[in-house]
Amino acid sequence: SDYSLEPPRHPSLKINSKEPFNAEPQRTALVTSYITPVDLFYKRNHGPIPVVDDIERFRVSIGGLVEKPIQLSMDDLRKLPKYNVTATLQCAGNRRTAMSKTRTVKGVGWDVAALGNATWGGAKLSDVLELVGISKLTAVTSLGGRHVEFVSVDKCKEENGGPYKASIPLRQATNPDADVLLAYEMNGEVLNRDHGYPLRGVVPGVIGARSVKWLDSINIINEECQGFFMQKDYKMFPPSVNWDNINWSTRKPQMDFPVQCAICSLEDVDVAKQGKITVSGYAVSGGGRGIERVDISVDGGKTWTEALRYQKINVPYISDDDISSDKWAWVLFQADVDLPENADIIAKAVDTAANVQPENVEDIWNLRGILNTSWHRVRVKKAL
Ligand code: MTE
Ligand code: MO
Repeated sequence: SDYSLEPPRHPSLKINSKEPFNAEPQRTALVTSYITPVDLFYKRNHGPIPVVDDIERFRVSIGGLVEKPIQLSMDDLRKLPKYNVTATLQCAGNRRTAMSKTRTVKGVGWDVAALGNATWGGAKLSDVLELVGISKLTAVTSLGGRHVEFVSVDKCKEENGGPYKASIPLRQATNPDADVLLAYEMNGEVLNRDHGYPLRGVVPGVIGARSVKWLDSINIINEECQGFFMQKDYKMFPPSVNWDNINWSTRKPQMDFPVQCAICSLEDVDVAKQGKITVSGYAVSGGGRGIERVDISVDGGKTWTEALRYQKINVPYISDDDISSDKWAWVLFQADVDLPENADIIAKAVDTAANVQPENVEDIWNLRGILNTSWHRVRVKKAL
């Protein structure tokens, strides 16, 4: 593998692994803007960043179980209607380090910032699939296609030197309301190399692993993608499963993200003066569910107050009419609390389906350390 052609990165990123490059912003920086700036957006890679230098000759091929496979240039894609979708992308491994404290898990360590909220610009996959004769809202094609596989150009050791890949159900790919994009822009700029230049999939509401970067081809297939990251990784196992008794085929690949939130204005253990402080952070759910409520406790969960939620920085809102859309995007939250001495501050979110985060990480511990969505706790000690 060649790591000599990596792009430059922001010096404030916390590097969790250098090769492949895995890094997240500082907690406090993450919630200073509703739209995460590209250079502060977490970067999650499984190999070196590919170099695509001849953009004129770049083509993404659409094939597999289709009558007439096609190849699309960037110009072809730009000619399709362009959509801007604001969506939070979150790695399934977000908050893994905290899960490791219960029992060791396998995987890159992450604090609470392995996610970001961006405005992705590109063509809708449902429009692109029409070009190969698959109409909107198709669940199965006449040739038996039921899944759409995204194959990248980056090679990774987990795939035995093969490309990173993943799939989503055709039903979701052909549903315009699912907002699955072939994105060529991030926050109004050309997608950069770290985030998938020139073209990536963006699958809103689903764990980051399915939003394949550096797309090379898109295949219509009859069963879900058999790649490593679909079949031997990113599956949720119960706490009783360990590396000796694991049977990967018993579980489905994880798709939608559950409800999540984290406090970002304080570190896990922090010091603060007694009295009023502002606790802030993010809350987001998967599958197109918005956030209904964020609860804050400063007494270890005995009593709770509701935080303000907002999408525009410094404009906290109470009325649900003010929210632009939290279907795919996070909300930030803020609560002014009276801090007792040595407080245990907790945040937990409730989504629009009334799903609540689990209380304890022990109950959702899993050997790959994914989906740590347990109540987020920070301990605040008295400032001297
Ligand atoms: N796509 C390719 N080709 N290679 C990768 O390593 N990582 C996936 C996904 N798509 C990955 C990929 C994972 S696990 C996540 S969480 C997101 O990309 C991260 O996207 P980002 O680096 O743009 O934040
Ligand atoms: Mo991920």
